[in-house]
Amino acid sequence: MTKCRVCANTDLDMFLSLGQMPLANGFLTEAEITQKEPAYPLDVYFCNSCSLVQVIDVVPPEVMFTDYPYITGTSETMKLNLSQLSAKASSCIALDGNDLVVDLGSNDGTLLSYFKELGFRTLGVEPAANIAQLASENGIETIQHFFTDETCSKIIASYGQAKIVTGTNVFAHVDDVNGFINSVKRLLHPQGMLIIEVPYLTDMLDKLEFDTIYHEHLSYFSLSALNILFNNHGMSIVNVERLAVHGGSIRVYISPISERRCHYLEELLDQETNIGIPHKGMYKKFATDVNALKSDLKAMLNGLKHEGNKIAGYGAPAKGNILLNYCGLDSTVLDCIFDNTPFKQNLFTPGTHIPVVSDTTFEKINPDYCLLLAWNYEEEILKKEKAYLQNGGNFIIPIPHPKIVSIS
Ligand code: JHZ
Ligand code: ZN
Repeated sequence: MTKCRVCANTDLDMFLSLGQMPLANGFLTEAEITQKEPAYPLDVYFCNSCSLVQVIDVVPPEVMFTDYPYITGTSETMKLNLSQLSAKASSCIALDGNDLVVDLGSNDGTLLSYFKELGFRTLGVEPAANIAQLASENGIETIQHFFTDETCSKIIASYGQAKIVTGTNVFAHVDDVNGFINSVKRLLHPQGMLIIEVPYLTDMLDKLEFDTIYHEHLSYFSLSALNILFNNHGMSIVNVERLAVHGGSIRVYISPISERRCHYLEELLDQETNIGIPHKGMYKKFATDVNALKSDLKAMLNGLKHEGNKIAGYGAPAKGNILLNYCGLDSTVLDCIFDNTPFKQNLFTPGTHIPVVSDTTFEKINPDYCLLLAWNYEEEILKKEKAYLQNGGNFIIPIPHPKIVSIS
């Protein structure tokens, strides 16, 4: 029976089915592409009680996060965003140099390296062995484990409570959100602050970012849903900021005790109510628009291919694999995909079997059209590849409506 992961209510409505999908970060070796690939249903639901948008089918986290190909530090945009987070955190909470900052899902330690520069004690918690090793090599002390209640107790025993706990792009990945928050609350110093960043549901709906829906992302948060969630734990959202990263995110500051809410939070909550976020009606339109986007993008790419153009992808993000699979764009349409992540290069995309090659080969291969799968870095990538555009190259931005960018 379908049951909401936050409020346990069974009154859920499915509003979008992306069908059977491989894992978004399940890149394959050449030997693996000849074997049968695992695929899992990817259906999205709205909870009529607490308004959480969520995926119900849970792939075991050990399958997805033991060996992980995504590295935070591969993008200048993310590095800047995380350095701003550390500066903001240390200015809004009274910290002294000995205070502990714990980052959950700390990846390669990029965020903690900024806190360390500011003089704090830092500790990362990261389940993926290959990524935790990168962090350790970068000098960031990291516990290689999921953040379970047991891990939490060990941290408190060895390091004490944390003045700041951060979790960027990690809350959406957690199945037992209530258990996770209980542990975070224990870890937090009473005068401390939990700071999280999550992709913002309103942006996902507005910009048709359907490709950010994948098995790793179990929850798609609105502030309305987060507010209910933290209030249930006796915690309170004291500040919120909207960010441009990952197609639109929110940075939310949560106090472990009940405190006054900020004015902007009230404003955003009202805005969400006005546009219908806490009601199921608006989600049907999203599903219809996603379907139309699929037809438009397929038609555009197939048309360009039939005209004899050489087409490639730029960036091999997790979301790119959802877009490619959902739209049926495989190696007959895209010759290759350029990406700067060593863990993805020389592998093949799950389901669509397109080779991922180093971005250093971009100039040599010089495709006529490049589908920007990492559309969230449009500014950074188009700036970096200005010469390609100047020489007549074209980028295709897939969402919210497929658009060709060229300058000649
Ligand atoms: P990017 C990640 O999703 C993973 P993804 C995670 N599951 C999550 O929650 C979301 O973020 C929010 C490459 N690239 O950041 C690097 C270049 O090649 O959009 C990456 O492979 N050249 C934790 O995977 C990919 O593009 C460049 O110049 O959707 C971008 O992945 C740049 C800037 C990036 O995240
Ligand atoms: Zn619910």
